[in-house]
Amino acid sequence: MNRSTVMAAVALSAALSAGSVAFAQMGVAPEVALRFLDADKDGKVSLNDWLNFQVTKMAEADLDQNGELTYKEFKETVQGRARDNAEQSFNAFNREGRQRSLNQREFLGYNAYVFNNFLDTTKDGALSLEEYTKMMGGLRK
Ligand SMILES: [Ca+2]
Ligand SMILES: [Ca+2]
Ligand SMILES: [Ca+2]
Repeated sequence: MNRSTVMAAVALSAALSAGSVAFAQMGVAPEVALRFLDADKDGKVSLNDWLNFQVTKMAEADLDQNGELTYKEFKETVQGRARDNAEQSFNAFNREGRQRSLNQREFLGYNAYVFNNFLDTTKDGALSLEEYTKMMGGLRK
């Protein structure tokens, strides 16, 4: 790898650990971010690719690494407008066990809901470049 490839890789892994908002802040081109999110490399960012990314995000946010997110931990995973509704989202998706934390299935349930209802506005099952750009616009409010 040459130096610029290395730097791009470093920027991407930093962006990943900080969540998607960092893609925008670090100036990662949308095309690059989408290619990165496309875990199975089929050229589309599907719901599965998106949830793959969220699994990584959950691991980062789960500070005590108990496999569940408290409200405080969960809040760190949502950005922009979604953060205004973080508490309602947390309560709505906290269905199993009713402890004050979300397990991975609940967390992915929330993120699937966000993907299907807010991100994939064309409802074709994939996050397009346009949809991704719109999402980033929503984050920068
Ligand atoms: Ca894919
Ligand atoms: Ca935890
Ligand atoms: Ca779409």
